[in-house]
Order: sequence, then C-alpha cells, then structure tokens
Amino acid sequence: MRNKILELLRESDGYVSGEDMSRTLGISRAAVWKHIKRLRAEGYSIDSVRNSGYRLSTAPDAITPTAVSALLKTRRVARHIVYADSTDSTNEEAKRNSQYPDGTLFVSDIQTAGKGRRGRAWSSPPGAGIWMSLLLKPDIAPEDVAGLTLIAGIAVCRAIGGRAVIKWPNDIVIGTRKVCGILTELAAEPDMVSYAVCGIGINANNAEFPAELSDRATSIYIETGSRASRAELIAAVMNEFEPLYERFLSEGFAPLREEYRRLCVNIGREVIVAGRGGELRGTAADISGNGALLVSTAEGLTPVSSGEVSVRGIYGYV
Ligand code: BTX
Repeated sequence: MRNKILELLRESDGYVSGEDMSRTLGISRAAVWKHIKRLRAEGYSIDSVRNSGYRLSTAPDAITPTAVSALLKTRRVARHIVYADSTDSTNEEAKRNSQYPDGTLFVSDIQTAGKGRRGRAWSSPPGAGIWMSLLLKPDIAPEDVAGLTLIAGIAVCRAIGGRAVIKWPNDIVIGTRKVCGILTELAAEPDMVSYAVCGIGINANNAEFPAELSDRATSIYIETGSRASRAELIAAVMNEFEPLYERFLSEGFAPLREEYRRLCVNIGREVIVAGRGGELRGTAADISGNGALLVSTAEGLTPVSSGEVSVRGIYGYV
C-alpha cells in the first residue's frame, strides 16, 4: 500500500488530497495518514497542507546512476547502471535484459515482487533499502556459480563494516537479525554459464519491519542510529566486489576462503541442515576450498554445498 501511495504522490505535480487517495486506494483516511507517517520515518519529505493534501517534496537519498557512478572506482563492475523507480524484482529485470554487458547493475527504489530463495518473498519497501542485481557473464563452470554468492557476501560485509557477519551461504546478519540477503540465479548450458544474476538486498534505512519479520530482520539504521547513504553503500559494495570477483575468476574461491571463514557466523556453532536427503544435525566446522560448509557429525565431516542451514541462536532456532 505504501508503494501505491508513493506512486500517487510521484505522479502528481501538485498536492493530492487525502480523500482522493483514500477513494482511489479503497482505504480510510486514517490509514492514508498512517502510511504517510511511515514514509516520513523512512526519509521521504512529504508536505501536508490543510484542505490541499499531500505533496512529495524530496525522496530519500537518491540512488540514480549519476549519484552512484560518481563514487565508483571500478573498471568493469557497475560501469553501466539501469535505474527504475519501481520494478517487480531487479533479478527479473536483469534476466529480461540479459543482452546487456557483463557487469551491468540494475537498481530499483521499490520492488513489488522482491524474491528470496525457493519462492520466498523479500520485503522491499520504497526509499529504505538497496535492491540491486548484477548481471555477470563469468567464464566459469555452472557448479562454481555458488561462489558468486559467497564473494558478494564478503563485499557486503566489508562495505557495511561494524558487526556485520555472514550466515552461510547468503545472509548477512548483525547480532541475530538479517540485514541483507543475496540471491544468485543462473542461466547455463551443461558446461557453460550464459549469465548469472547476483541479487543483493540490503536493509539500509528501514525504520521498522512488517510484524512477521520483526524478530529476524534489522537495518543499518536500526543498528547504528544513523542513516546510511544508499548511493555510497551501493558504490562501496561494487568497489569491494570487483577485486574479489577478479580474483575469484582467476584463482577460484580458495584464496578468499580465509576471509569468508573469519566472517562466517556458523563456524563452531550447532547447525541443522535441511536438504534433499533429509535433515543433518551437527557443528559447522569449516568452509571448504570450494565454499562448501563442512559439518561435523558423529559420522565425520560432511560437506554441504546447498540447502537450508539453521544456526542455533539465529532467527529463533535455539
Ligand atoms: P532467503 O530465502 O534466504 O530469505 C527470505 C526470507 O527472509 C523470507 O522468507 C523472510 O523470512 C525473510 N525476509 C524477507 N524480507 C526480508 C528483509 N527485507 N530483511 C530481512 N529478512 C527478510 C534471501 O532469501 C535473498 C534475498 C535477495 C533479495 C534481493 S533484493 C535484489 C534482488 N531482487 C530480488 O527479487 N531479490 C534480490
């Protein structure tokens, strides 16, 4: 609903009355007011004038290609940026435009159908977060593509800094809550990658989360009390990603393993892995040279290369 209110405000040149919005959207005026309040908390400045209604005066820190490009130090990554005020999912946007050059970055202020893994939804409200996807055309084997998620995780941790760590393979957490999720998708022939899309969602300035996420999601703003500049954060992730990506392409994951292991919150903790073959319980012992999680059980060390991993103490698994 917030997205729809924002759309109405964006489309209008002048003021939009609360009554018009409530009629168009089929909600009460009190509900309109509640959403306006939330948008303000997320950094939108919305003027309100008695008898005229509401007007969007400034959107929170702009994430236009110009704003981001000025901060980039990269040579190939994000040299081409495609920005949209709103899209279904930046991963889908990248897949629809897979003819674009290697390293193209798709960014949107809102995702109306943000995706997690296995058909799950990714909450992507306007103005608050960073919803972006890199289109990559690496000359690697399809089975090595999972490494892209891992190096993107390192890049995000370096860019966020502070207490951000990785929950293998694709979540960045602060304390016990998720601040970022990474979704890598692949289009490949049996032995060749056509392209990969590495989608990164970072909760930068969210002031709150829907009730069902409040025990498991956090934002940089909630954790630090200060608003992150989204353009700076996007550029920082890209600037960190490029050298990691180039190293990964020439030498594989092995030289990056040590840093990943240091950042990985699973190590030494009890984990439950839900995979195709059932459930595996044990202690996460290490990360292998190709990025698998090595789980220690009574039967020995089992490498886990994909699957759902719950870590004791994180997102309510205790
Ligand atoms: P995941 O499947 O590991 O996590 C999804 C789960 O995370 C959801 O089921 C929900 O419990 C929780 N969740 C949903 N939204 C949020 C949020 N904003 N913050 C914290 N927790 C949340 C993780 O999948 C991969 C997410 C990738 C998102 C990016 S955004 C840009 C790109 N486009 C796109 O559609 N997806 C990626």
